[in-house]
Amino acid sequence: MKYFAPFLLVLGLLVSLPQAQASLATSWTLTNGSCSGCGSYGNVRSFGASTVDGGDVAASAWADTGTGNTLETAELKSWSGGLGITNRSGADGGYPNHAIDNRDNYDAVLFSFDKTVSLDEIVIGWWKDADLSVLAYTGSGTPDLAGQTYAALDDAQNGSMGGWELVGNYFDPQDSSEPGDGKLHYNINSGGISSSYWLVSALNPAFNTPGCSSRAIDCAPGNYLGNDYFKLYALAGTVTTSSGGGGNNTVPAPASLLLLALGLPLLRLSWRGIARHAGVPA
Ligand SMILES: [Ca+2]
Ligand SMILES: [Ca+2]
Ligand SMILES: [Ca+2]
Ligand SMILES: [Ca+2]
Repeated sequence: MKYFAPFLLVLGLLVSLPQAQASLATSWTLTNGSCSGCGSYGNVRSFGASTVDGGDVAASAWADTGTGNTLETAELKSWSGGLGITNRSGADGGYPNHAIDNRDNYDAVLFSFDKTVSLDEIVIGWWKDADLSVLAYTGSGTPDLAGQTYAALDDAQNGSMGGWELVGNYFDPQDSSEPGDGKLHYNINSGGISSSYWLVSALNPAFNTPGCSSRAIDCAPGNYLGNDYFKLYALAGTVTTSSGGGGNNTVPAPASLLLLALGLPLLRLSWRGIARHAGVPA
């Protein structure tokens, strides 16, 4: 029996290894943050997480106000109900276009997290109508929205060139709840997509699933468009945190290898013991 002790020791070490990645439920309230470049297009607002180690998120505003409906930066404004967008078209600053809207142009917020996040909830703090589209970046590197069209972002539309994936189109009140706090809550991302980059747009037909003919398969029907005005109050989801490694998603391989290296001599010793016991060469 004593020969099995080293085996048990090694097994114990392996079982007690910290998980390469751990998950942490976190939320980000989007009403009090810091702002860089405020008062101009292309400003960035940053927000901390509700939990230690939840990481920060930076938000910027975009709209298809460029030539040929290409994307340009807009101004991301902070209101008591949450984030709104004033884009470069002259009429977008007044009520209710000061919100994130799809009247005349399509407004969208780009969220850049410093961790990998699987968002599962979007909270709207102010709205008239609040149908919305959500995408996550699953391409390589860092997404660059400037000069692109919305349709070019979506892999389903252009043969996997844009790097973005439709998470879903969501409709109030069908896909949202209002649990008595005066806010709309959407449960999103039933597919469990993870990314550091998320795009939340006023409902946008550029992101329809090809061939869609009804809401049930992520279609944005024409009569749902042009009347959506909302402010983003909070996001919630699960953060993938790394332990023992360097950056995001880093598997602590050196630690694992070290423990394995420690364990191998023990295994060898143990095999010698068994071999001796059984009278065979080790
Ligand atoms: Ca707007
Ligand atoms: Ca507008
Ligand atoms: Ca609606
Ligand atoms: Ca609508």
